[in-house]
Order: sequence, then structure tokens, then C-alpha cells
Amino acid sequence: MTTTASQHDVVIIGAGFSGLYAIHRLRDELGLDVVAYEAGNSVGGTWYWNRYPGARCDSESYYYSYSFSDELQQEWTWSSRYPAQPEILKYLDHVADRFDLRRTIQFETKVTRAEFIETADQWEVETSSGDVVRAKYIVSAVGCLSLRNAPGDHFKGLDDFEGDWYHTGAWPHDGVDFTGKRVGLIGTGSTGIQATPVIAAEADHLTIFQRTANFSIPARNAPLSAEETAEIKAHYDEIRDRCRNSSGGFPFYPSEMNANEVTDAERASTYEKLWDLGGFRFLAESYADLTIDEFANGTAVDFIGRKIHEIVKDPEVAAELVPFDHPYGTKRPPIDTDYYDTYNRDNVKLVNVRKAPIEEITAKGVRTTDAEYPLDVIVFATGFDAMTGALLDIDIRGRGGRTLGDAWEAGPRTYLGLQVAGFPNLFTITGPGSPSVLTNMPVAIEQHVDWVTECIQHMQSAGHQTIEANDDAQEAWVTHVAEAAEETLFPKANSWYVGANVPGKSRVFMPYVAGMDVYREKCNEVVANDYEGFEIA
Ligand code: N01
Repeated sequence: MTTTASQHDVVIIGAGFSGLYAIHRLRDELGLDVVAYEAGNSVGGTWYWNRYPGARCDSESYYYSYSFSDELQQEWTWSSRYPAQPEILKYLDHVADRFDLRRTIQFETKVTRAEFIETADQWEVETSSGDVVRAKYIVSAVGCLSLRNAPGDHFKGLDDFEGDWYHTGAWPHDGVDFTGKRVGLIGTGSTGIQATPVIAAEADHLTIFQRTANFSIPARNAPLSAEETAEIKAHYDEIRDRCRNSSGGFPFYPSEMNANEVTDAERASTYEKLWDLGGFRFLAESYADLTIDEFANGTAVDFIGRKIHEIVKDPEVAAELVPFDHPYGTKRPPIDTDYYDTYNRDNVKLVNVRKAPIEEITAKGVRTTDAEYPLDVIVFATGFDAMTGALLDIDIRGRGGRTLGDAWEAGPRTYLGLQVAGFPNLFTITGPGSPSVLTNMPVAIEQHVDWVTECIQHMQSAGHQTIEANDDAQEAWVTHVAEAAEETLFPKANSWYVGANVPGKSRVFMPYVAGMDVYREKCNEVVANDYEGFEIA
């Protein structure tokens, strides 16, 4: 590598929710020399790439947003409870402009390689545009769900398909016209569930290829009235406090009651009320033991199954849509608008590819072991190589030239999800081993960026060169994260939380399940104890 690389204090990778906030704090508050690289041609991360029909947030706008600036939250007005992708992207564009962040970001540039130069205590970073820069710190803000599960790796024959195909996570910026088209949609996670009703309403015919039935709760999206908005803005301090001090980062009122402490009729009434309210409250505000106790979970499973049968008119289709192989809530629960109703349309067909798997994509469509389905367009809503994929996609080398891939061969190993032993001064925002994807993401992102900012400030003011997780602390944390998961029903699901959706990926429950509140306290304690578990030099 060259030795004449330009020099910065910090390289930030990514300009989504995490990267933007990290630029603001490190550049504007600490006064550091920061450069950020972003693969897209603008800011937004997830909300830049995921422009598929029906894309909207599964968390309500007023708390799925930054809390760091009161001016920002007072001046920005959300149109609805669950804003659609263009509105969230507009918000992030506004944030980038308002805080003058773009000038620090090099767009259409991917970080391809990062190597820790031990003789200099510096990272050398190479990009797709051929730049080589050096920096003391790297802040990875690559996102937990950004490296797509490439359809070509999963489906034989894709190159032969004569129609058009798209992955939902790389949707064309000028949209896709489904009018008059026979569309096939593969995947029924949050994305497929959001896209289904919208594509069905536009296409001539929609075939949904479902491998695993999922539990979905109605979003009950609605415009936010001027009165509601005024009420939210008047109480932002309280709302944000509630988010920060909660387990999931949501301003909910979690139930303290277990499901077996009430009668069947009381449970039915609670579930009905929460179903009508919509969204994540069904999970958060029903019963405290829903994700830890089989009986409790079974009561929610039964309720949702009954709802599916009530909504979907064809009982055979309804039966196929009822999940049977994982507890409710152990995959990120999808939130929908008219998902189950869509199966009552004449132009929609459900194909169970668990029973008759997809064999290949042919020139004309999709062939399962049962039949061939002629299609003009295939939409792959097949998800992401979550939490580790985007990091491992970069050739990252720490001490002794050890690659991150090597260090994570048996699954991700981190201390607090913030650092990896042997990779000094590399911080991973919402990394594996932190609550991240189990929470309302902006809350987890702000907590991590704040922690990293404070840490770097401490390093700079004390004249330290390196901070790195020590092996013992990392081992203890990895064990603790695994044990916390084992106390719940989460590991029972073949979800992307455990890497089950990527062939060959080690099965490790990646996020920290004990809650944002517990985790925040632990991070604060580590700082109070002089960065316990980290080596500082
Ligand atoms: O991805 P997924 P996603 N053959 O991995 C199927 C967030 N998000 O993009 O379950 C056939 O959940 C796969 O089947 P199976 C949210 O955190 C948020 O939907 O592996 N099928 C599954 O049905 C979410 O959890 C929002 O058996 C195949 C689907 O594809 C995360 O992103 C909106 C297959 C993938 O589901 C990821 O959601 C959207 C194959 N070879 C997403 N490979 C909101 O904020 C995969 N599948 C609302």
C-alpha cells in the first residue's frame, strides 16, 4: 500500500441514519477531520436503497427519528404514523442539508479494504474509486441489513430469465411499472409482506412464492392530524426519555403480566384491542413472557392464526398462511397494510415452496418441483446477509494482518457489539452483540454513536493512541449474549437473527436480547470503570 495517503482522524463507512449522526458528532462537536464514504449517490442508507412498492417504516415516525436536536424534531412534521420510504428519505436528506453533512461524504464510493498499520497505529483505507487514506479511527456505519441476499446465489437459471427481475433492496429509482404484467414475488418477510398488496393492486397477476409463513400484524397506518402532531411535539422530551429507558427503544407501556395470569377471555380481549391498535404494541404491550414462554407465545400464535382464517376467505389458502414452525416474535414481526386481505383477490395466487421447492428460474418464469409459473417480472424479497454481511464484504485486517473473516469464522465475536479484539480503533455501530435490530433502530444508533463519540473524545484529550477490546472481555460478552438468547424463544426460529437465511453462515444468535435499557447501563458502567474490558494505549 502507498505511504502517501491523505490523513484524517476518522473514516466513517456509510451515510444512513448511523453515518449521518456520526459525522455530525465527530466532525461538528469534536472538531475532528472526518471523511465518510457512501456507496449510493446520496444519503439515506436503507431508505436510499429500499424503494420497493409499499416500503414504509414498521415503527411510528415520531419515535423512528433522531432525538439529538430539539430544533430538528420541532421543525420536521411527519405526515402519518408509518411514513412511506420517500418521506423518510426526504427527512434524511433534510438532516444532511440542515447539518451540512454532505460536504464530508464521498458518494458512489465503497470502502473495499481497511488495514491496521501497527507501526503507525493507523488504519489505511482503500476505496472503490482508488483512493487510499489513513485515519486513526474507523466508524463502521454500514447498516445491519444492507448486503443483499443475491438471488443469483440462491436460484439456478436466473441468467436465462427473459423477463425483468429486481431485488427489493436495490429497487430502480424510477420505479417499476407492473401494469398488465404477471409478477412473481419470492419471499414473505417484512419486505414481501409490504410489497404484496401494492403489487397485486397494479399487476395483472401476482404469484407469491412462500417458503415460510410469517406472522403479520396490521399497521393501522393513518395520517397524523395537526392536533396529534402538536401533542407529540409538546411531549418530545418525555417520549424520547421513555424510548431511551425502555427495553426495545419504543415509547410503549410494556405489560408486566404473564399470559397465564389471566383468563382466556381476558387474553382474547387484550389481543383484540392490540390487533385493532396495530403495530409492535401487539408484541410489546400484551404479555411480559411472550418471547420467553411457550404457553404464552402459543396464545398469541393461536390468536393470529384465527385472525388469518377470519380474513382469508379460502380456508386452504388461510391454512397455508398460518405459521407453524416458529414462535411469534422470534423473527422481526412484519407490520402490514391489507396483507392477508390481498389473498382474497382473484389475481393473486399463493404457492407453498416449502412443499414444492423452487427448482430453478427458467426463461419463462419459476419452476417448482410441482409446476412452472410463467412470469414477466420476478421480485426477490429474499432479504439480507444480516448484521455481519456488509462488514465482511470489506477486506478488513487488524493486528498481525488477521482478517475480520478469520476472526468471525465461527460467527461474530465482539465486545458490546462495539469493537472486535485485535481490531483497534474500529467501532461498529449497532454491531452484532448489541441490541441493534431488536430495537427501534434510531435509539440504538444514537446510543452507539454517543458512546463512540465520548470514547474518542476521551482518547483524544488523554493523548491515547489505541483502544481495543480485550480477548477475555470479548469472550465473556459473547458468552453472555448467547446465554441471554438461550433464555428466550428467539433461537428457535430459523431467522436472519441467527444467520439461517444465508447458506453456510454459522448459526449464532447475533443481537443482544436483554434490552436497550440493560445494555445502555452496561455501556455506561464500562466507561465509569475506566473503559473496563478495553485496552487503551
Ligand atoms: O427479509 P427476510 P426482508 N427460496 O429475511 C425468503 C427489515 N425490514 O427483506 O423465511 C425461497 O425477513 C425467506 O424465506 P424463509 C426488518 O427488520 C423492515 O423481508 O427464509 N424463499 C423470507 O420469507 C426485516 O426483518 C421493514 O424460509 C426464500 C424472505 O425471503 C428485515 O428488514 C420493511 C429464499 C426474506 O425475508 C429483512 O426483511 C422491510 C429462497 N432461496 C424490511 N431465500 C420495515 O421497517 C429467502 N427466502 C417495515
